[in-house]
Amino acid sequence: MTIPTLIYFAARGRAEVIRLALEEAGVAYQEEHIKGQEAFAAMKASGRLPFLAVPVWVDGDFTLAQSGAIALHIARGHGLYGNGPREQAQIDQALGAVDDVRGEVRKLMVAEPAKRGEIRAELLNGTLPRWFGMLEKLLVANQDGAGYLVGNALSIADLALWYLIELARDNGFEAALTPCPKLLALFARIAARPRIAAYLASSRRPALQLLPA
Ligand SMILES: N[C@@H](CCC(=O)N[C@@H](CS)C(=O)NCC(=O)O)C(=O)O
Repeated sequence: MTIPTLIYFAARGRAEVIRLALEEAGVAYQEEHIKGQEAFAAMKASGRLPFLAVPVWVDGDFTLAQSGAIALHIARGHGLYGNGPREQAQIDQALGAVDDVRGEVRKLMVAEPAKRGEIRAELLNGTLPRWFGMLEKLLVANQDGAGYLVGNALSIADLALWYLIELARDNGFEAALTPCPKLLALFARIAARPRIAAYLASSRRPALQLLPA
């Protein structure tokens, strides 16, 4: 049996939630890292990327593109996608919210350098506190925030939220999280899960790449 392959760069980016799910689930997988523009062009020309973009998941004769679809595929197969249609809808809801916040943060990556200070200030003082406040409220609504975002078990939504919180923390936005003790506690609980902790400490984890300052 061949080990499934995650095709991406040696970067966290859009592959990281997938990696966190694979690691938490204990799935054996390998990575194929695209190194440089020439290799990326060759990969596109190879026909292995359905939408000429990565990440792509290859499991034998099964190829799947779109990071969200891959993450959900792994989650469904390994008990990280809730219990029943309502929990799954709530997980989708939380994933949508995390995606909205990521979209806001991504503005920094495409902005002209002169605009970055303004965008950072808006993220730090407006957008992120507002979003983290709403996510804290969502978490508290389930078991007073002592467990997970949805239901009784860790889900792909918690992992996506974990990665978002890490991104905020590592890029100078930690103050936006100060009023959110339950989110911070969830972040710590997830980081301490044995398989996640092992992954975070391993050389499998791509290095942090900071957002533009
Ligand atoms: N919606 C897609 C977007 C994928 C995407 O745009 N990936 C980037 C890398 S992070 C890419 O491969 N872009 C194509 C290019 O740069 O030519 C997903 O979530 O997987």
